[in-house]
Amino acid sequence: MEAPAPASIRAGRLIVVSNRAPFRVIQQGAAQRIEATVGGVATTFLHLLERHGGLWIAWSGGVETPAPLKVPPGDPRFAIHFLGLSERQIARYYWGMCNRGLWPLMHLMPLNCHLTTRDWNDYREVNGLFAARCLGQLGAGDTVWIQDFHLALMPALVRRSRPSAPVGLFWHVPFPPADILKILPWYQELLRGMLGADLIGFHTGAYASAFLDCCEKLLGATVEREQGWVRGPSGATRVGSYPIGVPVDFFRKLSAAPKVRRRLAQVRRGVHVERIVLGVDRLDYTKGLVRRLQAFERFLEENPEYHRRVTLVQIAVPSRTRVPEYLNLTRQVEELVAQIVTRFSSEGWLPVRYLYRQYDPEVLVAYYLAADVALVTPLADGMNLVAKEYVAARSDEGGVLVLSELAGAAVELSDALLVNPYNIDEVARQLKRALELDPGQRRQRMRKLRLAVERNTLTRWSQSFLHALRAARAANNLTPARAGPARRGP
Ligand code: ADQ
Repeated sequence: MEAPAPASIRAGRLIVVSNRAPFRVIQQGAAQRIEATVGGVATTFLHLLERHGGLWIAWSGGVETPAPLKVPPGDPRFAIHFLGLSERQIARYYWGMCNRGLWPLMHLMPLNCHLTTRDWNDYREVNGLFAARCLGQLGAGDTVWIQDFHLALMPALVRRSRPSAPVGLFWHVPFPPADILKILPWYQELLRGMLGADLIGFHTGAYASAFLDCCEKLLGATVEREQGWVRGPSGATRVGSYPIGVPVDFFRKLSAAPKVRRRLAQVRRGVHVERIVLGVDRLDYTKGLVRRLQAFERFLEENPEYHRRVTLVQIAVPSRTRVPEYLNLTRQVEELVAQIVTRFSSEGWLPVRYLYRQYDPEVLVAYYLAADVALVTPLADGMNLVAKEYVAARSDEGGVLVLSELAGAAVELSDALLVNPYNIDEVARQLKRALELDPGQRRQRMRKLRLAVERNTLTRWSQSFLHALRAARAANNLTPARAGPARRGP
Protein backbone atom coordinates (compact mmCIF):
# COMPACT_ATOMS: atom_id res chain seq x y z
CA MET A 1 0.00 0.00 0.00
CA GLU A 2 1.18 3.52 -0.73
CA ALA A 3 1.48 5.94 2.20
CA PRO A 4 -1.17 8.61 2.88
CA ALA A 5 -0.74 12.27 1.92
CA PRO A 6 2.37 13.84 3.42
CA ALA A 7 1.73 16.37 6.22
CA SER A 8 3.65 18.96 4.22
CA ILE A 9 1.02 18.79 1.48
CA ARG A 10 -1.90 18.85 3.90
CA ALA A 11 -0.55 21.91 5.78
CA GLY A 12 -1.15 24.47 3.00
CA ARG A 13 -1.92 24.21 -0.67
CA LEU A 14 0.56 22.61 -2.98
CA ILE A 15 1.01 24.79 -6.07
CA VAL A 16 2.57 22.85 -8.91
CA VAL A 17 3.87 24.88 -11.83
CA SER A 18 4.93 23.23 -15.08
CA ASN A 19 5.09 24.10 -18.74
CA ARG A 20 2.24 21.76 -19.71
CA ALA A 21 -0.67 20.21 -17.86
CA PRO A 22 -2.00 16.69 -18.45
CA PHE A 23 -4.98 18.14 -20.34
CA ARG A 24 -5.59 20.65 -23.05
CA VAL A 25 -8.95 22.40 -23.39
CA ILE A 26 -10.00 22.80 -27.00
CA GLN A 27 -12.77 25.26 -27.70
CA GLN A 28 -15.03 24.30 -30.61
CA GLY A 29 -17.62 27.04 -30.94
CA ALA A 30 -19.63 26.97 -27.73
CA ALA A 31 -18.48 23.42 -26.90
CA GLN A 32 -15.28 22.36 -25.16
CA ARG A 33 -13.23 19.25 -25.76
CA ILE A 34 -10.63 18.01 -23.28
CA GLU A 35 -7.61 16.29 -24.78
CA ALA A 36 -4.94 14.37 -22.83
CA THR A 37 -1.31 15.38 -23.33
CA VAL A 38 1.60 12.91 -23.07
CA GLY A 39 4.81 13.24 -21.11
CA GLY A 40 6.52 12.19 -17.94
CA VAL A 41 5.80 15.34 -15.91
CA ALA A 42 2.13 15.52 -16.87
CA THR A 43 1.54 11.83 -16.06
CA THR A 44 3.32 12.10 -12.73
CA PHE A 45 1.59 15.14 -11.31
CA LEU A 46 -1.82 14.04 -12.54
CA HIS A 47 -1.51 10.98 -10.29
CA LEU A 48 -0.10 13.03 -7.45
CA LEU A 49 -2.66 15.85 -7.41
CA GLU A 50 -5.57 13.46 -7.98
CA ARG A 51 -4.50 11.82 -4.77
CA HIS A 52 -3.49 14.85 -2.68
CA GLY A 53 -5.30 17.85 -4.14
CA GLY A 54 -3.77 21.26 -4.87
CA LEU A 55 -3.45 23.74 -7.68
CA TRP A 56 -1.64 23.40 -10.99
CA ILE A 57 -0.45 26.30 -13.13
CA ALA A 58 0.51 25.50 -16.72
CA TRP A 59 0.58 26.90 -20.23
CA SER A 60 -2.69 26.15 -22.07
CA GLY A 61 -0.77 24.84 -25.08
CA GLY A 62 -1.91 27.80 -27.23
CA VAL A 63 -2.72 31.52 -27.16
CA GLU A 64 -6.04 31.03 -25.37
CA THR A 65 -6.54 31.16 -21.60
CA PRO A 66 -9.41 28.78 -20.80
CA ALA A 67 -11.20 29.00 -17.45
CA PRO A 68 -9.64 26.87 -14.67
CA LEU A 69 -10.31 23.18 -15.21
CA LYS A 70 -11.51 21.15 -12.24
CA VAL A 71 -10.20 17.58 -12.17
CA PRO A 72 -12.00 15.20 -12.03
CA PRO A 73 -15.07 17.21 -13.10
CA GLY A 74 -17.66 15.47 -10.85
CA ASP A 75 -15.64 15.41 -7.63
CA PRO A 76 -12.74 17.82 -8.13
CA ARG A 77 -9.49 17.13 -6.30
CA PHE A 78 -7.53 19.94 -7.90
CA ALA A 79 -7.80 22.74 -10.46
CA ILE A 80 -5.58 23.59 -13.41
CA HIS A 81 -5.09 27.32 -14.00
CA PHE A 82 -4.04 27.92 -17.58
CA LEU A 83 -1.78 30.57 -18.97
CA GLY A 84 -2.08 31.67 -22.61
CA LEU A 85 1.06 32.73 -24.49
CA SER A 86 1.38 34.94 -27.56
CA GLU A 87 2.33 33.36 -30.91
CA ARG A 88 5.71 35.02 -30.58
CA GLN A 89 6.28 33.61 -27.10
CA ILE A 90 5.20 30.15 -28.23
CA ALA A 91 7.63 30.28 -31.15
CA ARG A 92 10.59 31.64 -29.20
CA TYR A 93 10.14 30.42 -25.62
CA TYR A 94 8.66 26.97 -26.32
CA TRP A 95 9.73 25.87 -29.78
CA GLY A 96 12.95 27.88 -29.69
CA MET A 97 14.66 28.04 -26.30
CA CYS A 98 12.99 25.05 -24.62
CA ASN A 99 12.85 22.52 -27.44
CA ARG A 100 15.80 23.55 -29.64
CA GLY A 101 18.03 25.12 -26.98
CA LEU A 102 17.83 23.76 -23.46
CA TRP A 103 16.48 20.27 -24.25
CA PRO A 104 19.42 19.16 -26.44
CA LEU A 105 21.90 20.98 -24.16
CA MET A 106 20.66 19.15 -21.05
CA HIS A 107 20.83 15.84 -22.95
CA LEU A 108 24.46 16.42 -23.93
CA MET A 109 23.65 16.92 -27.61
CA PRO A 110 25.03 20.41 -28.29
CA LEU A 111 25.11 19.85 -32.05
CA ASN A 112 21.30 19.94 -31.98
CA CYS A 113 21.28 23.26 -30.07
CA HIS A 114 19.98 26.49 -31.57
CA LEU A 115 20.64 29.33 -29.15
CA THR A 116 19.56 32.89 -29.94
CA THR A 117 19.27 36.00 -27.78
CA ARG A 118 15.80 36.57 -29.21
CA ASP A 119 14.61 33.20 -27.87
CA TRP A 120 16.30 33.72 -24.51
CA ASN A 121 14.56 37.09 -24.09
CA ASP A 122 11.20 35.40 -24.53
CA TYR A 123 12.24 32.57 -22.22
CA ARG A 124 12.94 35.19 -19.57
CA GLU A 125 9.64 36.96 -20.27
CA VAL A 126 7.57 33.77 -20.05
CA ASN A 127 9.26 32.75 -16.80
CA GLY A 128 8.13 36.16 -15.53
CA LEU A 129 4.53 35.46 -16.62
CA PHE A 130 4.51 32.11 -14.82
CA ALA A 131 5.96 33.73 -11.69
CA ALA A 132 3.34 36.50 -11.73
CA ARG A 133 0.51 33.97 -12.11
CA CYS A 134 1.92 31.90 -9.25
CA LEU A 135 2.36 34.93 -6.97
CA GLY A 136 -1.26 35.88 -7.64
CA GLN A 137 -2.36 32.52 -6.24
CA LEU A 138 0.17 32.11 -3.45
CA GLY A 139 -1.38 32.19 0.03
CA ALA A 140 0.26 31.96 3.45
CA GLY A 141 1.40 28.39 4.14
CA ASP A 142 1.33 27.36 0.48
CA THR A 143 4.24 25.50 -1.07
CA VAL A 144 5.43 26.19 -4.61
CA TRP A 145 6.80 23.27 -6.57
CA ILE A 146 8.23 24.29 -9.94
CA GLN A 147 8.93 21.67 -12.60
CA ASP A 148 11.75 21.31 -15.05
CA PHE A 149 14.04 23.26 -17.34
CA HIS A 150 11.27 25.34 -18.93
CA LEU A 151 11.03 27.38 -15.74
CA ALA A 152 14.62 27.66 -14.52
CA LEU A 153 14.39 31.41 -13.90
CA MET A 154 11.13 31.24 -11.98
CA PRO A 155 12.41 30.27 -8.51
CA ALA A 156 14.40 33.52 -8.14
CA LEU A 157 11.42 35.55 -9.39
CA VAL A 158 9.06 34.04 -6.81
CA ARG A 159 11.69 34.36 -4.09
CA ARG A 160 12.21 38.06 -4.78
CA SER A 161 8.54 38.86 -4.05
CA ARG A 162 7.88 36.22 -1.37
CA PRO A 163 11.10 35.56 0.54
CA SER A 164 9.51 33.26 3.11
CA ALA A 165 7.52 30.95 0.80
CA PRO A 166 8.91 27.41 0.41
CA VAL A 167 9.99 27.12 -3.23
CA GLY A 168 11.14 23.80 -4.69
CA LEU A 169 12.43 23.03 -8.18
CA PHE A 170 12.54 19.55 -9.67
CA TRP A 171 14.76 19.05 -12.69
CA HIS A 172 13.32 16.16 -14.71
CA VAL A 173 16.09 15.96 -17.31
CA PRO A 174 19.81 15.28 -16.86
CA PHE A 175 22.13 18.13 -15.84
CA PRO A 176 25.27 18.57 -17.97
CA PRO A 177 28.85 19.09 -16.84
CA ALA A 178 30.21 22.65 -16.69
CA ASP A 179 31.98 22.38 -20.06
CA ILE A 180 28.66 21.70 -21.77
CA LEU A 181 26.57 24.17 -19.75
CA LYS A 182 29.05 26.89 -20.73
CA ILE A 183 27.78 26.60 -24.31
CA LEU A 184 24.66 28.44 -23.13
CA PRO A 185 25.56 32.14 -23.28
CA TRP A 186 23.24 32.83 -20.33
CA TYR A 187 24.44 30.05 -18.05
CA GLN A 188 24.99 32.37 -15.07
CA GLU A 189 21.46 33.73 -15.30
CA LEU A 190 20.11 30.18 -15.54
CA LEU A 191 22.03 28.99 -12.47
CA ARG A 192 21.09 32.08 -10.44
CA GLY A 193 17.44 31.64 -11.38
CA MET A 194 17.50 28.04 -10.18
CA LEU A 195 19.23 29.04 -6.95
CA GLY A 196 16.17 31.05 -5.93
CA ALA A 197 14.73 27.68 -4.82
CA ASP A 198 15.16 26.34 -1.27
CA LEU A 199 15.57 22.87 -2.72
CA ILE A 200 16.54 21.62 -6.17
CA GLY A 201 15.93 17.93 -6.84
CA PHE A 202 17.50 15.76 -9.52
CA HIS A 203 16.88 12.11 -10.40
CA THR A 204 20.44 10.96 -9.67
CA GLY A 205 23.44 11.85 -7.55
CA ALA A 206 25.47 12.34 -10.74
CA TYR A 207 23.15 15.12 -12.04
CA ALA A 208 23.10 16.80 -8.60
CA SER A 209 26.86 16.65 -8.49
CA ALA A 210 27.15 18.13 -12.02
CA PHE A 211 24.94 21.01 -10.87
CA LEU A 212 27.10 21.62 -7.78
CA ASP A 213 30.21 21.62 -10.01
CA CYS A 214 28.61 24.23 -12.28
CA CYS A 215 27.75 26.46 -9.30
CA GLU A 216 31.31 26.20 -8.04
CA LYS A 217 33.14 26.54 -11.35
CA LEU A 218 30.88 28.91 -13.25
CA LEU A 219 29.49 31.09 -10.44
CA GLY A 220 32.29 30.82 -7.90
CA ALA A 221 29.69 29.81 -5.31
CA THR A 222 30.52 28.16 -2.00
CA VAL A 223 29.46 24.54 -2.31
CA GLU A 224 29.16 22.09 0.57
CA ARG A 225 29.33 18.86 -1.31
CA GLU A 226 28.69 16.36 1.50
CA GLN A 227 25.39 17.88 2.61
CA GLY A 228 24.56 19.29 -0.81
CA TRP A 229 24.29 23.04 -0.16
CA VAL A 230 25.10 26.00 -2.36
CA ARG A 231 25.65 29.07 -0.18
CA GLY A 232 25.53 32.68 -1.30
CA PRO A 233 25.47 36.01 0.51
CA SER A 234 21.70 36.17 0.69
CA GLY A 235 20.56 32.56 0.79
CA ALA A 236 21.29 28.88 0.58
CA THR A 237 19.91 26.20 -1.69
CA ARG A 238 19.84 22.53 -0.84
CA VAL A 239 20.62 20.23 -3.78
CA GLY A 240 19.89 16.52 -3.71
CA SER A 241 18.93 13.40 -5.60
CA TYR A 242 15.27 12.35 -5.44
CA PRO A 243 14.65 9.64 -8.04
CA ILE A 244 11.05 9.87 -9.22
CA GLY A 245 8.73 6.90 -8.62
CA VAL A 246 5.63 5.63 -10.42
CA PRO A 247 2.16 5.03 -8.92
CA VAL A 248 2.73 1.34 -8.25
CA ASP A 249 -0.82 0.64 -6.96
CA PHE A 250 -2.31 2.15 -10.09
CA PHE A 251 -0.28 -0.15 -12.35
CA ARG A 252 -0.83 -3.18 -10.12
CA LYS A 253 -4.60 -2.67 -10.23
CA LEU A 254 -4.64 -1.99 -13.94
CA SER A 255 -2.67 -5.14 -14.69
CA ALA A 256 -5.47 -7.21 -13.12
CA ALA A 257 -8.42 -5.22 -14.54
CA PRO A 258 -10.76 -7.25 -16.79
CA LYS A 259 -10.65 -4.54 -19.47
CA VAL A 260 -6.85 -4.77 -19.61
CA ARG A 261 -6.90 -8.59 -19.65
CA ARG A 262 -9.33 -8.49 -22.61
CA ARG A 263 -7.05 -6.04 -24.39
CA LEU A 264 -4.04 -8.23 -23.62
CA ALA A 265 -5.74 -11.20 -25.29
CA GLN A 266 -6.48 -8.97 -28.29
CA VAL A 267 -2.85 -7.80 -28.50
CA ARG A 268 -1.58 -11.40 -28.39
CA ARG A 269 -4.04 -12.48 -31.08
CA GLY A 270 -3.21 -9.43 -33.20
CA VAL A 271 0.59 -9.68 -33.05
CA HIS A 272 0.36 -13.45 -33.32
CA VAL A 273 3.97 -14.42 -32.69
CA GLU A 274 5.87 -16.53 -30.14
CA ARG A 275 7.75 -13.62 -28.47
CA ILE A 276 7.00 -9.89 -28.31
CA VAL A 277 9.68 -7.24 -27.82
CA LEU A 278 8.30 -3.81 -26.91
CA GLY A 279 9.45 -0.20 -27.20
CA VAL A 280 7.30 2.70 -25.90
CA ASP A 281 8.49 6.27 -26.28
CA ARG A 282 7.73 9.83 -27.10
CA LEU A 283 9.20 10.17 -30.57
CA ASP A 284 12.29 12.06 -29.46
CA TYR A 285 15.90 11.76 -30.62
CA THR A 286 17.06 11.30 -27.01
CA LYS A 287 15.05 8.07 -26.71
CA GLY A 288 17.35 6.15 -29.08
CA LEU A 289 14.75 4.75 -31.49
CA VAL A 290 17.01 4.76 -34.53
CA ARG A 291 19.78 2.79 -32.85
CA ARG A 292 17.21 0.48 -31.26
CA LEU A 293 15.77 -0.37 -34.69
CA GLN A 294 19.29 -0.87 -36.06
CA ALA A 295 20.04 -3.19 -33.13
CA PHE A 296 16.87 -5.17 -33.86
CA GLU A 297 17.89 -5.43 -37.51
CA ARG A 298 21.34 -6.69 -36.42
CA PHE A 299 19.64 -9.21 -34.12
CA LEU A 300 17.59 -10.55 -37.05
CA GLU A 301 20.67 -10.68 -39.31
CA GLU A 302 22.62 -12.71 -36.81
CA ASN A 303 19.86 -14.95 -35.50
CA PRO A 304 17.85 -16.41 -38.38
CA GLU A 305 16.40 -18.99 -35.97
CA TYR A 306 14.31 -16.15 -34.51
CA HIS A 307 12.73 -15.21 -37.84
CA ARG A 308 8.96 -15.73 -37.75
CA ARG A 309 9.18 -16.09 -33.96
CA VAL A 310 9.85 -12.54 -32.68
CA THR A 311 8.19 -9.20 -33.39
CA LEU A 312 9.26 -5.77 -32.19
CA VAL A 313 6.20 -3.66 -31.34
CA GLN A 314 7.33 -0.05 -31.29
CA ILE A 315 4.78 2.42 -29.90
CA ALA A 316 5.77 6.02 -30.54
CA VAL A 317 3.69 8.99 -29.59
CA PRO A 318 4.13 12.03 -31.87
CA SER A 319 6.03 14.79 -30.09
CA ARG A 320 7.24 18.34 -30.89
CA THR A 321 6.24 17.85 -34.49
CA ARG A 322 7.08 21.42 -35.50
CA VAL A 323 10.79 21.06 -34.71
CA PRO A 324 12.87 20.09 -37.80
CA GLU A 325 15.02 17.60 -35.83
CA TYR A 326 11.83 15.75 -34.84
CA LEU A 327 10.50 15.72 -38.39
CA ASN A 328 13.79 14.22 -39.58
CA LEU A 329 13.60 11.63 -36.83
CA THR A 330 10.03 10.68 -37.77
CA ARG A 331 11.14 10.11 -41.36
CA GLN A 332 14.25 8.19 -40.34
CA VAL A 333 12.27 5.88 -38.06
CA GLU A 334 9.64 5.22 -40.75
CA GLU A 335 12.34 4.43 -43.31
CA LEU A 336 14.12 2.02 -40.97
CA VAL A 337 10.87 0.24 -40.11
CA ALA A 338 10.10 -0.12 -43.82
CA GLN A 339 13.63 -1.39 -44.49
CA ILE A 340 13.42 -4.10 -41.80
CA VAL A 341 9.95 -5.15 -42.91
CA THR A 342 11.06 -5.33 -46.55
CA ARG A 343 14.21 -7.29 -45.70
CA PHE A 344 12.83 -9.85 -43.31
CA SER A 345 9.05 -10.25 -43.36
CA SER A 346 7.44 -13.36 -44.73
CA GLU A 347 3.86 -14.47 -45.10
CA GLY A 348 2.08 -14.20 -41.77
CA TRP A 349 5.03 -12.52 -39.98
CA LEU A 350 5.86 -8.86 -39.57
CA PRO A 351 9.20 -8.37 -37.80
CA VAL A 352 8.27 -4.81 -36.71
CA ARG A 353 4.91 -3.29 -35.92
CA TYR A 354 5.11 0.45 -35.68
CA LEU A 355 2.24 2.14 -33.84
CA TYR A 356 2.57 5.91 -34.20
CA ARG A 357 -0.04 7.11 -31.72
CA GLN A 358 -1.04 7.96 -28.19
CA TYR A 359 -2.73 5.28 -26.05
CA ASP A 360 -4.72 5.24 -22.81
CA PRO A 361 -2.87 3.73 -19.82
CA GLU A 362 -5.12 0.61 -20.08
CA VAL A 363 -3.78 -0.13 -23.56
CA LEU A 364 -0.17 0.62 -22.62
CA VAL A 365 -0.44 -1.78 -19.69
CA ALA A 366 -1.87 -4.49 -21.96
CA TYR A 367 1.25 -4.08 -24.14
CA TYR A 368 3.51 -4.09 -21.06
CA LEU A 369 1.92 -7.42 -20.05
CA ALA A 370 2.22 -8.86 -23.54
CA ALA A 371 5.92 -7.98 -23.83
CA ASP A 372 8.43 -10.77 -23.19
CA VAL A 373 11.13 -8.12 -23.39
CA ALA A 374 10.95 -4.32 -22.97
CA LEU A 375 13.71 -2.51 -24.85
CA VAL A 376 14.24 0.85 -23.14
CA THR A 377 17.36 2.29 -24.74
CA PRO A 378 17.52 6.11 -24.51
CA LEU A 379 20.80 7.84 -25.39
CA ALA A 380 20.23 10.17 -22.41
CA ASP A 381 17.22 10.37 -20.10
CA GLY A 382 16.61 12.07 -16.76
CA MET A 383 14.87 8.95 -15.42
CA ASN A 384 12.63 7.13 -17.98
CA LEU A 385 9.24 6.27 -16.59
CA VAL A 386 8.46 3.59 -19.18
CA ALA A 387 11.10 1.31 -17.60
CA LYS A 388 9.51 1.70 -14.17
CA GLU A 389 5.93 1.39 -15.49
CA TYR A 390 6.83 -1.89 -17.23
CA VAL A 391 8.20 -3.30 -13.98
CA ALA A 392 5.26 -1.96 -11.92
CA ALA A 393 2.76 -3.59 -14.31
CA ARG A 394 4.43 -7.02 -14.17
CA SER A 395 2.72 -8.39 -11.03
CA ASP A 396 3.13 -11.78 -12.75
CA GLU A 397 6.94 -11.39 -12.34
CA GLY A 398 7.26 -12.14 -16.05
CA GLY A 399 9.14 -10.20 -18.70
CA VAL A 400 12.73 -8.98 -19.03
CA LEU A 401 13.84 -5.35 -19.00
CA VAL A 402 16.74 -4.37 -21.26
CA LEU A 403 17.71 -0.89 -20.10
CA SER A 404 20.14 1.79 -21.23
CA GLU A 405 22.87 2.46 -18.70
CA LEU A 406 22.58 6.13 -19.78
CA ALA A 407 19.04 6.49 -18.37
CA GLY A 408 18.66 7.78 -14.80
CA ALA A 409 16.53 4.66 -14.14
CA ALA A 410 19.63 2.44 -14.45
CA VAL A 411 20.79 3.54 -10.98
CA GLU A 412 17.82 1.93 -9.22
CA LEU A 413 17.07 -0.74 -11.83
CA SER A 414 20.51 -2.30 -11.93
CA ASP A 415 18.94 -5.79 -12.10
CA ALA A 416 17.81 -5.09 -15.65
CA LEU A 417 20.06 -6.23 -18.51
CA LEU A 418 22.00 -2.98 -18.85
CA VAL A 419 23.26 -1.90 -22.28
CA ASN A 420 25.15 0.93 -23.91
CA PRO A 421 22.48 2.17 -26.37
CA TYR A 422 25.15 3.48 -28.77
CA ASN A 423 26.58 -0.04 -29.09
CA ILE A 424 24.24 -1.73 -31.55
CA ASP A 425 26.05 -5.10 -31.37
CA GLU A 426 25.73 -5.15 -27.60
CA VAL A 427 22.01 -4.30 -27.68
CA ALA A 428 21.45 -7.09 -30.24
CA ARG A 429 23.39 -9.53 -28.05
CA GLN A 430 21.54 -8.56 -24.87
CA LEU A 431 18.21 -8.87 -26.65
CA LYS A 432 19.08 -12.46 -27.53
CA ARG A 433 20.18 -13.06 -23.93
CA ALA A 434 16.88 -11.58 -22.68
CA LEU A 435 14.89 -13.93 -24.92
CA GLU A 436 16.91 -16.90 -23.68
CA LEU A 437 17.09 -16.20 -19.94
CA ASP A 438 15.96 -19.27 -18.05
CA PRO A 439 12.62 -18.81 -16.27
CA GLY A 440 14.20 -18.92 -12.78
CA GLN A 441 16.67 -16.13 -13.55
CA ARG A 442 14.03 -14.11 -15.34
CA ARG A 443 11.72 -14.24 -12.34
CA GLN A 444 14.53 -13.46 -9.91
CA ARG A 445 15.58 -10.36 -11.86
CA MET A 446 12.00 -9.12 -12.18
CA ARG A 447 11.39 -9.73 -8.48
CA LYS A 448 14.39 -7.55 -7.58
CA LEU A 449 13.31 -4.87 -10.04
CA ARG A 450 9.84 -4.86 -8.53
CA LEU A 451 11.26 -4.45 -5.03
CA ALA A 452 13.24 -1.42 -6.26
CA VAL A 453 10.14 0.14 -7.85
CA GLU A 454 7.96 -0.62 -4.79
CA ARG A 455 10.53 0.89 -2.43
CA ASN A 456 10.22 4.24 -4.13
CA THR A 457 6.64 4.91 -5.20
CA LEU A 458 5.39 8.21 -6.58
CA THR A 459 3.93 9.14 -3.18
CA ARG A 460 7.18 8.37 -1.36
CA TRP A 461 9.09 10.46 -3.88
CA SER A 462 6.83 13.47 -3.38
CA GLN A 463 6.91 12.99 0.39
CA SER A 464 10.65 12.93 0.59
CA PHE A 465 11.00 15.92 -1.74
CA LEU A 466 8.43 18.01 0.14
CA HIS A 467 9.82 17.11 3.56
CA ALA A 468 13.31 18.09 2.44
CA LEU A 469 11.87 21.31 1.00
CA ARG A 470 10.28 22.24 4.33
CA ALA A 471 13.54 21.48 6.13
CA ALA A 472 15.56 23.59 3.68
CA ARG A 473 13.06 26.47 4.08
CA ALA A 474 13.27 26.20 7.87
CA ALA A 475 17.08 26.27 7.73
CA ASN A 476 16.93 29.39 5.56
CA ASN A 477 14.48 31.08 7.96
CA LEU A 478 16.94 30.55 10.82
CA THR A 479 19.58 32.63 9.07
CA PRO A 480 18.62 36.35 9.25
CA ALA A 481 20.58 37.25 6.10
CA ARG A 482 18.29 34.93 4.14
CA ALA A 483 15.02 36.42 5.29
CA GLY A 484 15.25 39.68 3.35
CA PRO A 485 14.09 40.23 -0.22
CA ALA A 486 17.67 40.67 -1.45
CA ARG A 487 18.91 38.69 -4.46
CA ARG A 488 19.77 35.20 -3.32
CA GLY A 489 22.57 33.03 -4.42
CA PRO A 490 26.05 34.15 -5.36
P1 ADQ B 1 9.56 12.22 -20.83
O1 ADQ B 1 10.75 12.56 -21.64
O2 ADQ B 1 8.25 12.60 -21.37
O3 ADQ B 1 9.69 12.78 -19.33
P2 ADQ B 1 9.33 9.36 -19.85
O4 ADQ B 1 9.92 9.33 -18.51
O5 ADQ B 1 9.71 8.23 -20.73
O6 ADQ B 1 9.70 10.62 -20.69
O7 ADQ B 1 7.75 9.37 -19.70
C1 ADQ B 1 6.90 9.24 -20.81
C2 ADQ B 1 5.47 9.05 -20.31
O8 ADQ B 1 4.61 9.09 -21.46
C3 ADQ B 1 5.25 7.71 -19.63
O9 ADQ B 1 4.40 7.89 -18.53
C4 ADQ B 1 4.58 6.85 -20.71
O10 ADQ B 1 3.66 5.91 -20.21
C5 ADQ B 1 3.86 7.89 -21.53
N1 ADQ B 1 3.78 7.46 -22.95
C6 ADQ B 1 4.80 7.12 -23.75
N2 ADQ B 1 4.34 6.74 -24.95
C7 ADQ B 1 3.00 6.84 -24.90
C8 ADQ B 1 1.94 6.59 -25.84
N3 ADQ B 1 2.17 6.16 -27.09
N4 ADQ B 1 0.68 6.82 -25.44
C9 ADQ B 1 0.43 7.27 -24.19
N5 ADQ B 1 1.38 7.51 -23.26
C10 ADQ B 1 2.64 7.30 -23.61
C11 ADQ B 1 10.59 13.64 -18.61
C12 ADQ B 1 12.06 13.25 -18.66
C13 ADQ B 1 12.23 11.81 -18.20
C14 ADQ B 1 11.65 11.62 -16.80
C15 ADQ B 1 10.23 12.17 -16.73
C16 ADQ B 1 9.72 12.21 -15.30
O11 ADQ B 1 12.57 13.42 -19.97
O12 ADQ B 1 13.61 11.45 -18.18
O13 ADQ B 1 11.60 10.24 -16.50
O14 ADQ B 1 10.17 13.50 -17.24
O15 ADQ B 1 10.59 12.92 -14.48
